[in-house]
Amino acid sequence: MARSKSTKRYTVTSALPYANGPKHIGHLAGAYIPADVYVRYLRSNGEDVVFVCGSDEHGTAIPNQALKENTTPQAIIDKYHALMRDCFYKLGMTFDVYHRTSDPLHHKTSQELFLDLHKKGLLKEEISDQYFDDEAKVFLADRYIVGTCPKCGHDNAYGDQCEKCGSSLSPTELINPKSTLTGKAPVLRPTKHWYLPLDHYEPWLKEWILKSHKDDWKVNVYGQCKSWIDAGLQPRAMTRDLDWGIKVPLEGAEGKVLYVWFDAPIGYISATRALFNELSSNKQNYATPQSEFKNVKEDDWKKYWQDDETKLVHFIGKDNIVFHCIIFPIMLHAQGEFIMPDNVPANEFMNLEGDKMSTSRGWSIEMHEYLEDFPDKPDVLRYALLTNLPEAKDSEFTWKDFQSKNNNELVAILGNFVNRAIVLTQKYFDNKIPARGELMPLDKKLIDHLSTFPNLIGESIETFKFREATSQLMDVARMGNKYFADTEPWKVFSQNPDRVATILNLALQIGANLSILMEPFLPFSAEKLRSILGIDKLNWDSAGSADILTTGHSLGTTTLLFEKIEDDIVEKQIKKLMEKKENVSDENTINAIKAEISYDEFAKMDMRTAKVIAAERVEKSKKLLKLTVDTGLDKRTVMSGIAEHFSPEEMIGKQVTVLVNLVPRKIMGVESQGMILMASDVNGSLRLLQADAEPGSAIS
Ligand code: B3M
Ligand code: ZN
Repeated sequence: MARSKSTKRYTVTSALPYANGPKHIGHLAGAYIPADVYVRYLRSNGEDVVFVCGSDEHGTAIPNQALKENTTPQAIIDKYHALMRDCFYKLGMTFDVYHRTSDPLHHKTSQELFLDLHKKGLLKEEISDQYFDDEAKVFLADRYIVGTCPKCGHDNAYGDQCEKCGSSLSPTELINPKSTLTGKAPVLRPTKHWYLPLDHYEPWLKEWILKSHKDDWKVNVYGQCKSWIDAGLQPRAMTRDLDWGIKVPLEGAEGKVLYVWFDAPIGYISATRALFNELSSNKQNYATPQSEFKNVKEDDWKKYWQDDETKLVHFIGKDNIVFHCIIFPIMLHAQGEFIMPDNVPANEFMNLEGDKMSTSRGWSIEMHEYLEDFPDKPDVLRYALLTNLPEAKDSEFTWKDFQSKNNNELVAILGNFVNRAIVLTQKYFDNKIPARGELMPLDKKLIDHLSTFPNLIGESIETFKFREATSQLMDVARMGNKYFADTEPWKVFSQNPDRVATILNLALQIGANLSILMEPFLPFSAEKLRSILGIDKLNWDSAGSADILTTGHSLGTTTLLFEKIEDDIVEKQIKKLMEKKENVSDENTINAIKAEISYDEFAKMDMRTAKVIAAERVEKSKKLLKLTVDTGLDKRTVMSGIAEHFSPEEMIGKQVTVLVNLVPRKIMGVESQGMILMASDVNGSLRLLQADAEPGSAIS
């Protein structure tokens, strides 16, 4: 097993979600559900584990969201911190602490670490030119500058990253940079910042990651780290010009805050500190009710962060790899007292119904939306996500698959097996565990097989293969169903009730095993199953045995573990998703205002109202219509890329606006003598610009 004897305790973290909006099920699949499975499993093995999470409440995303919602940053973080925390709780996440980075303790922890690095002379102070928006009067965060990617030519790359080709960029590399706040070209202005010289730590990183973790880190994680290191690391500013965040605790640093990626990962440490602070003083605020820590001291957090016998594991999404594998470890290594992550099992992304999941584009299922519609089905979502985790590559969630996972697996395999065992026991043995008689070879094989599952599933969990682990769990129920199919107790009872007693005893033992093995994956259903069987929660090492339930033990209360989900339910969800997308007006897809032009430049354009007098499709083109327009001055041909929005019939007789002095251009062999002007909304639908004027009227 991968769990080693030298591990005394575990610190498990889930990425701190930004409190700038609700979080969707793709996030859950990335950094939360796998972490929870891992932690529940470790706890079931009696391991000492602290599971920490909390809201990330700094960075430009927060004030930006406040602007959008016309409120204050504080109101934003209060609202989304509470929303995320409650959703996580309802989905069964067993964090010991759900903290927040606005907590003064976190400000203190972050400032201490910064000052420590500063005192040790490990931060370089440097004045450099950074982009400043002259109109908005602010320095621009990387995300607020867009321009053309120097690597791939994509014209909407961000100042820190091109989402098309994935290159990480610095804002000054962008071609034609523009501020997304005002659409203006930003200007460079000198400003002082404190840099962490990542390049100094390259030799250490090569040793630590490239040598030591080549085989135990996931290929995607190792690969990203390697390409960062191979490309050569640059010093990175750990401070920003911003008025929202943690103040830089130095003289001459007014108006500057810590870089959000400096403070956010420290949030894991602050959260652990907060937990032990609270538990040792009997004040429960961020410590969650499910935390099982007892009799702790305030300083106990140190054991979880500074002791070599602690295994630190960060669960994150792939966009956070560099911060968790390179920058944060360098910060801690430089400081000198902290342990390094043992593993960072980052996941890829989960798409939704054929498209990238995105809250801002309305193409998402938010945690709270799911919970509103399926309040009693947290496990179904857990299962649908677990069987579909983007562990090695991007995956996809569809409502049809969700339905099928529920109906064909949870109901038809797991629920059905348990139900048959229970119903038959009620019918034949008065709801009590019947005694086993002589075992047949088939029964012995079953007992052997059963004994292999705890290790098998455990090994998958310990090596972060949660999809595989989930499918192995289901194999336990499959084995049970096969046993019923092979033995057919309902046919045997009239001739041989003793044989049926043996069969049902074994089937119920499988049920008891399931209640243990299910717990990390399907905790709510595991609890239900325990109450059906009338047993208490048992540890992982009790599983694998065919002697969990004692003969004569009475079963508990009968309920169904899972219920079928009908077609109309998922159809409604698909419809809801489509409607949400239509209704979202998304500022992110509205292009930033273009750079200013002079009146003279504008006056060069000759735009006229015109009437469409003929329209036809263009052979071999899905997009083009060939239009003949009467401009009042002449009749001319214009090729227009509107065929997916308008039919030729619809266009005939329409009043349109035409740019008539555009250089003629051959399109599909036809000379186009102008351009029809259109309004394109955020969803990409086109509308004609129709003026209430005679054809030929000039527009100015
Ligand atoms: N808030 C980014 C994210 O949610 C960031 C994670 C911080 S983890 C220390 O993707
Ligand atoms: Zn690019």
